[in-house]
Amino acid sequence: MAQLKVAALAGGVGGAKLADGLAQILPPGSLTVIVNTGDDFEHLGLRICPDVDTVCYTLAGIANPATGWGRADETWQAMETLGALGGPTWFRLGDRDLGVHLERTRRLRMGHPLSRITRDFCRSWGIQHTVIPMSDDFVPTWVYTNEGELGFQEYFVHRQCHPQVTGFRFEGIENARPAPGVVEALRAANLVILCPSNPWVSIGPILAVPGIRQAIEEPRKAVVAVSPIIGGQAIKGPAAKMYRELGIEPTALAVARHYGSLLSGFVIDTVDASQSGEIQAAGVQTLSTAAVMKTRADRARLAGEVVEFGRRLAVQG
Ligand code: FO1
Repeated sequence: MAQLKVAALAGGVGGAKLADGLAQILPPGSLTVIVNTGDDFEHLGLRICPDVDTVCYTLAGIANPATGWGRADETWQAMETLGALGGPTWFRLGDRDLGVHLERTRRLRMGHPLSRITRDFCRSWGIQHTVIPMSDDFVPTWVYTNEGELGFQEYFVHRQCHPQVTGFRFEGIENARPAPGVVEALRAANLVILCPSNPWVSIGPILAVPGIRQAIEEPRKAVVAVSPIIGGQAIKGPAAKMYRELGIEPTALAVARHYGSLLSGFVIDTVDASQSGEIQAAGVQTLSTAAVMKTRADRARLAGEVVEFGRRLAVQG
């Protein structure tokens, strides 16, 4: 097809890396990144949007390369002062990062929608591609564990994912609406990519926003997921641990089954190539390649392979 239109669903660090790869190879106007906001929470009186910030910082080239989240060249004076006064420092907020949360919170309090704030921040950061939060409604993820229900960041950062997970709740998701531009981008896309983010708490919330899954399932588009599980492990984060605690062996096949009928294609790492047959038996075509992204060049290479794979599937119809 002439002009390929891609919509990519992304969560945290892994999703941001592939989004960066896609942004390196696709012209602005051909790529919309739809970002999970289930990780968002109110902390120190501020609205923190970790996955939106991780995607934007990564696309702007200002992300902390060591952690993947937060800013590069960061300083920690505010956190030091807060800690010295007995405040909570378990969620590390650098001085530059704090400036973003202050301005976002200020504008949210004025009634500006998160999607408009994000668009303006992208402009300020020189990001050419379109980044849209999945919804302008606040739909924080809660994690059911053997120690009770925990807010996502309480589970993920404060408790370092130790509690045993038994389920999730996306608060208010049934009344949430896709942010302006999300359904339009999905409808216009001939390729939808589910980035290698946590299927439970990064991609799951996006698909749970009423209207989003339906827009993806409309005909004449290819839907390709990139497995976040490689060799039974997640590259980063608790995805494999969550599968195990929910009674599912963490494999690429398990992820393909998790996304089910949504998928036309599934990208797995070569270490999992032996699972291709079972995945194809489920009606999903597979691409086996080097799926670990260590460098920015890796991100662009993998993105190129995913786009070519998706283009072939889209042509097949
Ligand atoms: N993750 C951590 O493991 N420890 C932190 O102190 C931390 C702070 C933080 C601040 C801003 C931000 O945007 C992300 C931050 N993250 C931190 C990562 C965050 O918890 C995850 O990136 C997402 O919620 C899941 O991908």
